[in-house]
Amino acid sequence: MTREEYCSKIGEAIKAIDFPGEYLGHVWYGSGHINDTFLIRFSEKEESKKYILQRMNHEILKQPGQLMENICNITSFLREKIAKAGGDVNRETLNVIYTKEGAALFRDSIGSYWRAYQFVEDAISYDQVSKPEDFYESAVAFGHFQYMLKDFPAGRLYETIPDFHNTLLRFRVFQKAIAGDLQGRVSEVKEEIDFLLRRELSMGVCAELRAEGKLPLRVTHNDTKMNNVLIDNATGKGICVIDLDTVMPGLSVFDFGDSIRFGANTAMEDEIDLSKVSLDLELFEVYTKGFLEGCRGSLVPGEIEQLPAGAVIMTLECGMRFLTDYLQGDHYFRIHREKHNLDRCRTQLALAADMEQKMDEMKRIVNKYR
Ligand code: ADP
Ligand code: GN1
Ligand code: MG
Repeated sequence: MTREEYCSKIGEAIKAIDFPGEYLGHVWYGSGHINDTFLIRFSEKEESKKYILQRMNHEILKQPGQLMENICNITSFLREKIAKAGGDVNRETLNVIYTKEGAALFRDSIGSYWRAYQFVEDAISYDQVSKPEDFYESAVAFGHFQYMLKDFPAGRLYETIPDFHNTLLRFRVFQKAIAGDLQGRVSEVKEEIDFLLRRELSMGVCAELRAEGKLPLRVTHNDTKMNNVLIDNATGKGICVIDLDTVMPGLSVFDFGDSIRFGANTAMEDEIDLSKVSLDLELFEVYTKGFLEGCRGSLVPGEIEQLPAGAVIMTLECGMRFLTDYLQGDHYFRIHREKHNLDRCRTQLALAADMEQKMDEMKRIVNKYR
């Protein structure tokens, strides 16, 4: 089914969800690779009010019910903390809009799952860093998010995508994709394959430290792209961490690393001109400072030490995931052009190579803020 076909029953979702007021219209929204997001408008007391309506990708998020239970639990836990700190619970976390029957999600007549959130007004999410201040604010927000969840009972969380950042397992899946060569694309990407195969050992470093008890398991976000933080238009502060589908037990260094992978790259994730790709050390520094401030001293020395490794591993892992998807026929990440996933893979590998060159500088910067 195409994306349009999957979303064809949006009218059923609009009717089923308990949006107050009168429906005015909806448009496609956002630039995520997984879910289908819509901005939807209702009129209420002569005012136009916005909401976010999403069709969840249930081929990837296989247990939408469990996932929404996670999100309801997390957001109500956060709401309590935000209220205690005197914050605005309507803007500083996601707020689910329930169906008229009181459920957090709706299943339409063709089996697609929908959910809705209050729209956080007067805030914006960025797909690329244009001001270092915004990147800094996203770092504080992600660090603080993890800090707030440090006493969340992790046992109450379902693992929404099992082994999400199990890089070595992803390596095995990658090897299988090469062996299967379903699309006959292997011969075209030998260089990229070799680059990744040579790095098996470095991909497992943090998992090994975790197994030895040197890195603690925490409740982490696991998808810390800069566009998953809303920045307040008036204050410039990172006010709300969104996209909570992958909040699960994980490693803090991977939350840090995934943000660096996305935001401290001098090029976009799908840039074709690889000469534009590099790690911006100033942005790396800005993010390190903000993230550690947001974590408020909650990271142990072993975690701080592994932040640069976390950045390299997340970049390699993401490059490997894009390439695996390319080899298997582009079923996971939404593509907008031919070879899109290959282009994305190439930026990640170029970025990882640059990070390897800059490892000493990254370590020096991290030491400055520990
Ligand atoms: P995806 O998983 O596809 O990345 P997201 O949940 O991140 O989906 O939503 C896509 C985009 O929609 C975000 O980057 C953000 O711009 C916008 N968005 C999502 N939720 C809200 C919200 N509650 N208020 C305002 N904007 C939102
Ligand atoms: C996906 O949904 P989105 O676009 O925020 C992916 C991340 C990848 C990212 C790469 C659930 O994130 O893991 O790092 O694309 N999310 C999922 O851009 O797989
Ligand atoms: Mg997102």
